[in-house]
Amino acid sequence: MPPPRSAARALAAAHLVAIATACSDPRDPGPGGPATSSGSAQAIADAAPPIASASSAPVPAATAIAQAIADAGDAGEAAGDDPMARHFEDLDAILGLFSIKRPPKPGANADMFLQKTFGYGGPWKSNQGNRDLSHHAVSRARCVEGLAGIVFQTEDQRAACGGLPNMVPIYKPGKKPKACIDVFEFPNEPCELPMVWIAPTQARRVCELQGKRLCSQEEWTLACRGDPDGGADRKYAYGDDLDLAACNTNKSAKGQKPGCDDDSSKTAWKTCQSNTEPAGAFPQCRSRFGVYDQHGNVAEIMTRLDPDGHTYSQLKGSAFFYADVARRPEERQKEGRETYPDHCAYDARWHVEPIENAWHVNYHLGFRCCRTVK
Ligand SMILES: [Ca+2]
Repeated sequence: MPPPRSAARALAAAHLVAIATACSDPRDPGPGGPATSSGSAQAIADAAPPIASASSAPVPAATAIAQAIADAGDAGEAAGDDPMARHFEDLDAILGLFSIKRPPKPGANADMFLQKTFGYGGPWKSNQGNRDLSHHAVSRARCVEGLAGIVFQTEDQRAACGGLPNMVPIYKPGKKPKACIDVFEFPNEPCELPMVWIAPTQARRVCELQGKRLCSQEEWTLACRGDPDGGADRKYAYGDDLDLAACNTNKSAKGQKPGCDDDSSKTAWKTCQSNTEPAGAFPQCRSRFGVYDQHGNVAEIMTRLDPDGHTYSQLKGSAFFYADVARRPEERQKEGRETYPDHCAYDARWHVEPIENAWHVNYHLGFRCCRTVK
């Protein structure tokens, strides 16, 4: 995720979708990443259902949640072990990755919004990236295997988070939690590929339709560096030393052919690979609060409240190609190379736009939702 070059954008009047200049990084991942399966994609109809959903289903015990993961793993194996199998082009399959609060608020026009916001075929719809270009190395089954035995959310945590699954409360030492945060990048499902090509204004509304909101950058930072047991802050979610192998940050774009052309969102869609991995595919990439993939995979849309009283879009975390632009916090910027640190508290200043009119989209940019503890 580089500093911005331009952010021209346009709105299709009849459609609340972004057709934004991509401002993408041309150093997107290339063949340096792990090999992709050569197996054919599974039919969407054969794909396993989401492991969990934000429905009003009975609250499962932590062990039941773990069992659900195990069951999903079995389903994944049955559907084949193809890392591309859960990269969807079908709108219903994409919408099937998450649920919204039913009934939505009166006047929310939720279904029309979702139909127009998500889909496949170009950068004006939110999806998992251009499937023809993207490479994923970890299958859902392998991801599930890596997370075996991990409890994403205890019953107490679920109760504190309004009964919503895959959220954990976050708090400063000695303080009560003020917010819960999604354990995974949106759609907040373990071992599903994250969504990209969504604008902050749209992401905010999607969170709201789930009974949540976008996280603030302070909440994201706390979830990343904080310790629920009151220990000292860490630089990174996984520790104090930069480790490009701990998260999906090590997919260099060097040598990639054809290269990523990010002059516009259209060219970025046609040339840039969304080389994400399923959420949680890197078990080490977990903060002490239990939040995955804050470094790498997709950069994440947050909000920031500035002294002027306005709320702006704020991007947090790096993406899968971070290896090409990585530096440690104590290192000085090297001349001629756009490098930047990726520690929890890093305050990126690109694409800071008023949240109600923030339309920047990108092939490596997703989001994560939070919820105020009531
Ligand atoms: Ca991330």
